Amino acid sequence: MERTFVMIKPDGVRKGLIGPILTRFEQKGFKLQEMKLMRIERDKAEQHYQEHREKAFFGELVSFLTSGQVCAMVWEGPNAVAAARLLIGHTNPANAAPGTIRGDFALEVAENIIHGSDSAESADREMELFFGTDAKPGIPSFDVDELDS
Ligand code: DAT
Ligand code: MG
Repeated sequence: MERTFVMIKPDGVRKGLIGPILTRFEQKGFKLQEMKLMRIERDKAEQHYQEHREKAFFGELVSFLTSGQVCAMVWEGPNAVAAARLLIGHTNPANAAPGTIRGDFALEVAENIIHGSDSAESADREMELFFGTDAKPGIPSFDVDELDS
């Protein structure tokens, strides 16, 4: 089993696509491990997209990511990283096949609805950035002792 980090970007949240996107991942057979609706600070957005720091579109990308709520998720399944990228579709929605999330819900590269990790190493780094130790398998997200008090 593998885990991957997926994030619905502010345009996806604004368009009301959390439900349809969750449905696609669930129908495909992925198991949802973590999910958090949140606003992210500029610093976290810059860290998330650190490999694009030198690109001309970096400033625009970070501004866009911090422009509204995002829905951060961890999904598990066999070959989850590659399988999620297939479901998501090509980076540029103009080249994304119909049936993929970007192919069906987006038109422009700057607002392409959703992020998915591009490798197992990126997935580990991104899960740590967004969920910290919560995303590590086998660590419960609450303390069972709290239920008694
Ligand atoms: P992906 O999100 O498919 O992994 P990426 O890592 O190459 O694609 O780029 C990260 C994001 O940056 C992408 O989802 C949208 C934005 N982006 C990429 N190329 C762009 C461009 N030429 N102009 C504007 N935004 C771009
Ligand atoms: Mg990428």
